[in-house]
Amino acid sequence: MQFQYWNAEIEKMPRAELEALQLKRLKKEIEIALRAPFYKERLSKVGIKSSDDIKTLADLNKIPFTTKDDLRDGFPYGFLSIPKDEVVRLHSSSGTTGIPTVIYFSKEDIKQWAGYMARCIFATGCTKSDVFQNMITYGLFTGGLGFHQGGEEVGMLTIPAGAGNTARQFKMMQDYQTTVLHATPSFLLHLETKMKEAGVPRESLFIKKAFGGAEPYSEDTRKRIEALLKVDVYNSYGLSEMNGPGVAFECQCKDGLHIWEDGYIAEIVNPDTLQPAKDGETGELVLTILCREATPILRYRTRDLTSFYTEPCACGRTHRKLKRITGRSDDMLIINGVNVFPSQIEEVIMSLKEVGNNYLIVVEKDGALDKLTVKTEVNAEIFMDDSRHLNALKEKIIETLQTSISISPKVELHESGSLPISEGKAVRVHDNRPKDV
Ligand code: DLL
Repeated sequence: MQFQYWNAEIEKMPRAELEALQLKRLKKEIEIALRAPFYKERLSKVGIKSSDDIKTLADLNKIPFTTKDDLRDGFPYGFLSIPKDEVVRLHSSSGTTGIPTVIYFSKEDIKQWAGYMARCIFATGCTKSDVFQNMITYGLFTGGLGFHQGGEEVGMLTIPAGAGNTARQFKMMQDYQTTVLHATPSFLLHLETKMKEAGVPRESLFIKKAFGGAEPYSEDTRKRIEALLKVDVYNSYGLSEMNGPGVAFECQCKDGLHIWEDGYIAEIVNPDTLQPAKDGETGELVLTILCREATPILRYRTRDLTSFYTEPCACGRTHRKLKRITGRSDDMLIINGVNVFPSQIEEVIMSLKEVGNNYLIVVEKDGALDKLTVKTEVNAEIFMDDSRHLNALKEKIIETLQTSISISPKVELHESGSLPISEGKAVRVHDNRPKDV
């Protein structure tokens, strides 16, 4: 395979040099943080008064973790470390579930972010000859503008298509001969269903690659999208607190996501003890941003569960790779005492070829007990078929879930395209249990 690098010097930098660069940038970021009201107080409490108090990367340990609640407590300007008139943009969470978390950017921050995004996109083999249709929400959500800037930086013709409206998306793909797509994995799956419905022949499209991220998905889901749309799918990871997308991305090897260690210090900790996880062990990802001057964030608890690859990557990049995110330490469902991650259910159902492209997990109270229902679409041919086949499929799903996660849910089979689909991130879990029980 022919690999290409956006910034070969950085991407293939020997580990010792990379760590020296991290330390230099960490010290600079500490100076920046000491200008933000929140960190001025937080760091002085642990005796960090200047970057001189950080002598090695191991000194990162002296810094307390930052949480989402801290960011909310600091709303609106507690984390701002430059004068307001040097801020050129903000992105924030929607705030529908409480106080939003907001991140400010200087002109230089935007430039840095675009550079990391370009690095990600280029690592998948895209070039300036590609036509890039960005089918994700623009606005306060970072997915739209983040990828948009990256696409332009690479020099691709970048179409700000936004999310939803599949008919228009297909028309644009045909009119502009789109070669690269970006969407949530659930939207990419939905696209195939709609393509069939709309009678759009695959041969009328030029698509070769798709970036899928912003929500967890299994390896089987990736394979399914690849087979249905006949494209290579690359996993893309990021979070608004760390700019947005562009934190970690798969290269052409499509086996794990390189985290750009010149821009982020990544730690993986045991979510209960908060002690470092052993090499290769799964734990919660903790990130420190090294490349932002307006909103420093140190040792942020992402809640995302993953592990580091221990083997080097064939592409020659020295930046470590993360395994696919399997879920969040806080999206775990406890069903009658059994811990279940929605991603485990997805893994089971997406591995069955009879199952369609959309599903929903519903949890309710049934008296004192929890009741789990898995609603899943099935392929049209099976749905029309003899009811014995449908019953056999139901049994198969129940049995497989029982074997893999020790839970026997109620299973409902629905016609292809009939379960709700959201424009942004998929909402797969409806937990209808009373909150205070
Ligand atoms: O979702 C940023 C983004 C946009 C990433 C577009 C990739 C593509 P937030 O809305 O702040 O930011 O949500 C961040 O989404 O902590 C994860 O729990 C989840 N997430 C993001 N990417 C992945 C992925 C954007 N590839 C939260 N796999 C993160 C699993 C993901 N989960």
